[in-house]
Parts: sequence; structure tokens; C-alpha cells
Amino acid sequence: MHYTARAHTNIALLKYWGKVDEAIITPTTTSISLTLNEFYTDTTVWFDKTLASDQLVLDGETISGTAAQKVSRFLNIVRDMAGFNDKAYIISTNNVPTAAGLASSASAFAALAGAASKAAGLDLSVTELSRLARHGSGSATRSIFGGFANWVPGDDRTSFATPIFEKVDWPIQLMTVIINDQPKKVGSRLGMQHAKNTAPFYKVWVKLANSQVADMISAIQQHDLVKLGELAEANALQMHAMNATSVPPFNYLTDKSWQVIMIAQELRNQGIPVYATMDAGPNVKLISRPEDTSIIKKALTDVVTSSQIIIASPGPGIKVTSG
Ligand code: 2P0
Repeated sequence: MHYTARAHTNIALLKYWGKVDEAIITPTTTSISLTLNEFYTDTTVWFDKTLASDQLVLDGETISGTAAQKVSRFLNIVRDMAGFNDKAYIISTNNVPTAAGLASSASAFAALAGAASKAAGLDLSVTELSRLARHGSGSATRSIFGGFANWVPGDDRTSFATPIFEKVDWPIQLMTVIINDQPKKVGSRLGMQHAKNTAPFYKVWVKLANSQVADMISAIQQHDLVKLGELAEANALQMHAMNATSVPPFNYLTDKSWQVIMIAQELRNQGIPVYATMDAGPNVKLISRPEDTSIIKKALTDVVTSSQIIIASPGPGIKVTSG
């Protein structure tokens, strides 16, 4: 049977930045995310006993090498769960602009978990899917759910995401400001490992990040954009400060990133609630109200053109269909 899954990517409001167990991808901290409506991956999977090896087609191109091996290793988990060893066709289309620096691995492994498990005859609950997606990529754990999701540390059985609110019925949006569309120099997997191993404040960061969870959840429950934004920006800046104090140091942010961050801070002085968050790259994502879009765009005109701004709204959880 063919199954197709659509999973959306997500932006972390409280970041995942380090693993307790590298092999099974369990995090050092709780992370909280917002799933995004405009960016998603569609993946179709079917198993075929006549195949000698898995066949991966990504955006119309047959893929081999590291990316294909990562997918096959992930499928091995699904095959173990299903109790057979057939190889699979995996046809995947990404609707995540690579230039935006939004993690396509989140939507990719969430969609793969959904389509592959169904195609293998498994009928997993969303909790089981979240746990399975975690084995592909940490951020994928959260992309099973729509709206706001919460991924907790734990062991292989207990580390999965749960929804905080899947339907977001209040005005919040994410503006991605594209500063550089080149592939990042330090991938997130390596970056978080290096920070954990060498940053002198790593343990402090873990404590601090975990202490922000309850406040972030209550900000979400109260639809409090100011509190949510303040916490998200602080958490992101703390993560980036930690990278800058790793040994040797590394940085994702550029002069232009800082310009955008400071424009957000300046807009706040004028009463506009806009907050910055940054992942493993220079692009800055601004959390804001939709009604402030034009004023924020205007404030950014000296740094980027309007084609370098992509707007996203809260999105739904995974959908799996046959065919
Ligand atoms: C996050 N990021 O919480 C953090 C913040 C980037 C910065 O999760 O090694 O691709 O596959 O588990 O999920 C990106 O890391 O890493 C990420 P792996 P992943 O969204």
C-alpha cells in the first residue's frame, strides 16, 4: 500500500540544543515550538519486496549518499517494528524554502514517520509517531502536532512531544528575514554537540532553559504575545551566546542578523510587539502580530528587500492518507 503524509515544519520558541543520548536523540532540555502552515513536506512511501535497496527521490532527484543512508537507517527502525525487511520507495517533496533556513529535517522526518509506519502496516498513535520521528531528527518530534507543541527530555520511551494548543485562534505570525541563503558552515547536529561539550555555561543554560518552560506555557495559554516573545528572544540569544563561548567559538549570526534583532528591539520601544528568534543560521525570524506586518517591513527596508521576507502563520499537525 502507498501512503502519503504531509507534515509541517516548526520554529522553536524554546530551543532544543544538545542531546543526552546521541544515538536515540533525547534532548537535554524541554523545547516548545510553533508549527508553521506555509512550510511542509509531502512524502509517499511504499514497500516492495523485489527491491534490493531503498530508493529515495527528493524534489524529483534520486538521492544517494549520507542523506539516503539517514533515511534507510530510519526505515530500519520502522521495519524492525513491523517485523519485515522489505525495501521501500520514498518520494518526497519539500515545500520549505531552503533559503529560509527553516529546518526541513523537522517536516521531512515527521512526514517520513507518518507515511512509512502506515505503509508498513503499523497504526501508530500520534505519541508513538512523535517518538518515532525523534529518531530521525530531534525537531521532527514536535512536527507531528499542529500549533504549539512541547517536547520533553526522557528515555527512549518517555521522550516525545505533546500538543499545548493545536488550534491557534489568536493573532501570531512568524516573519523570516532572509539574510543569507548559503548552507550553514556548522550544521546543527555538530553545533549543539560542540556547545554541550565545550561551552562553560552549558549546564547553566540547561537549567535556565528548563526554568523558562512553565512561563512559556502560561504565555501561550494566556495568548500573551509580549511574554511569549520576550522569553523566545531571550532563549535564542542565550543559545547563541553559548555558541560564541564554546571552545573554539562558533557563530551563526552576522552583522545583518544583529541589525534585524536591534530593529525588533527598537520597534518595541515604539510600542510594536515584535521579537527575534534565530536557529542554526544567520536568518532572523520575527514573532509578531499580523496587523504590524507593514510597519515591520518598513523598518527593515535598509537591511533587506521585501522578497527577503517570508511570512508564515500557525499550521496543522500531520495528515496521512492512502495513495
Ligand atoms: C530547534 N534546532 O529546537 C533547534 C534550535 C536548530 C536550533 O532542532 O541532530 O535538525 O537532527 O536532532 O532537529 C535543529 O536540529 O537536529 C534544531 P538533530 P535538528 O529547532
